[in-house]
Amino acid sequence: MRTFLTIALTGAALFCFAGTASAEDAAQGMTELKANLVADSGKAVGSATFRPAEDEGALVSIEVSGLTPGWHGVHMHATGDCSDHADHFKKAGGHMAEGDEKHGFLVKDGPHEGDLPNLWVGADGMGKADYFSEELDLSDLTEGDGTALMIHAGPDDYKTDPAGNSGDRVACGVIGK
Ligand SMILES: [Cu+2]
Repeated sequence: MRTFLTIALTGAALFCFAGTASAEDAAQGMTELKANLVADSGKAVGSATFRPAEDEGALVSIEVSGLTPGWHGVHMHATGDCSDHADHFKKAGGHMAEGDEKHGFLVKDGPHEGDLPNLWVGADGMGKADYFSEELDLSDLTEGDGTALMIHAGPDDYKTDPAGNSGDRVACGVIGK
């Protein structure tokens, strides 16, 4: 009887420990972030979610509709302000970068922390993509002025500074909780 009681108590203690560990993860800001995307017309065109990896990096998932078919550059820009849609989202600033990095996956000293691969939009105007970035730390996205997810009119060539020659900014979403 005494042996059985000891085992039961040990089981309870292990359960409590597991509960504490997951509460700590939540306290470290390991929560999902979201961006609701607005087109340069002012219309809602989809969303993006940002999920933290257990160790380093984050998974970014995008779903859009009503965009021009073809490839589109996708980046995180340095300021979380998408209020000037008629002015092609100038307020969102340049790309999110940690230091003197250059734009693009294919250049020396690249990429910017905010660089992501191009998004394919089909003939129906719909696009979906999942990206994993080891460079990305979700806690950087909501710091200070925040960050914006930006979709450009054309494809990113992954080498031309500062935005891969990807043309106008056509959809923007402030990244937040
Ligand atoms: Cu950009």
